Amino acid sequence: MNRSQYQTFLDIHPRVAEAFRQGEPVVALESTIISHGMPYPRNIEMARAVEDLVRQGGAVPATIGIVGGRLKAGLTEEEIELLASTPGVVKVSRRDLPVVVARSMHGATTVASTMIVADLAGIGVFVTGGIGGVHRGAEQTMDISADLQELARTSVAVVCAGAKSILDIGLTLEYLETRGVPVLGYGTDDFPAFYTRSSGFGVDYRLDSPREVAQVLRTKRDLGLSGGVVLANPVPAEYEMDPVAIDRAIEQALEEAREGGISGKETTPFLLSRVKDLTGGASLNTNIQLVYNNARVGAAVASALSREA
Ligand code: PSU
Ligand code: MN
Repeated sequence: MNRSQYQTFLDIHPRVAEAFRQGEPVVALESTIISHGMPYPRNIEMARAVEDLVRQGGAVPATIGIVGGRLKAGLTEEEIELLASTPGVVKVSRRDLPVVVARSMHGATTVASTMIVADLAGIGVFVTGGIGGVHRGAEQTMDISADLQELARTSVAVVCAGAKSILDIGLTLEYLETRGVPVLGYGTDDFPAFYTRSSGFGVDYRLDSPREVAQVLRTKRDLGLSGGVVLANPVPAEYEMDPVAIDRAIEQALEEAREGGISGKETTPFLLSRVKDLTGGASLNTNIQLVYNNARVGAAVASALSREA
């Protein structure tokens, strides 16, 4: 199947289509973070605010999801509300796509499936909170997020605040290295740990401006190197969490997941929700702020790319 055949499953929001015609920058946003990553109604506030920040940064937001089996590059406000508030919306990664589309279901897209739809639509920059990765204990469980394989194959730059230490960050970085995915620090030499600015691991390269990032992305494309890029942007210092407190909450959430027999696609949403409760809601505030910070950087990178295209 070629690209245009796939596109019969895709609806591009009129504002996004206009941006393509005008050569305006477009930034993709994911929807699992809305449906499964944050509780209602904070999730919908976040989804609206992050779109506004992308607009303020001079780019056009395209929140990606699946409505009635249609792949949407740019959800309407009503569609965002639908995915944010409907219990039982499917968390859709690569393997779920054919069934959810064939059955005309609603679905929220993860990093992996958002990359697939963004690429189909022709959007090269995608803003999220954190990527999935190699889970702790993966030597036994084999729990490795499909996000990592997608980064290896699909040519979209993912702006994130690193990876949470609910994951094995060292193994996640090893996996990305093996699959040839550049891990770039935005204004930092340290790979950020989502809730905190540093994980104790380094990034491959540090880039200090949207222009530098755009240069690397363009060069990668011109070299014919397919696959994604991780642009790791640390949470602003004023919203960073205390590393000891967040580690304690994560350890307890992991223990509860083990005791409760939580596995598969339930694991990440379960851990996020427990960490939020165990920190008295503090982790949710940090999560929201780091997404906003990523939106600012993503809009600036997309703008730099479109200027020098
Ligand atoms: N990290 C977050 N919030 C999220 C996710 C990750 O802080 O909502 C979501 C993203 O959609 C990511 C997915 O792609 O979890 C990874 O899930 P899994 O580990 O099951 O692949
Ligand atoms: Mn998994």
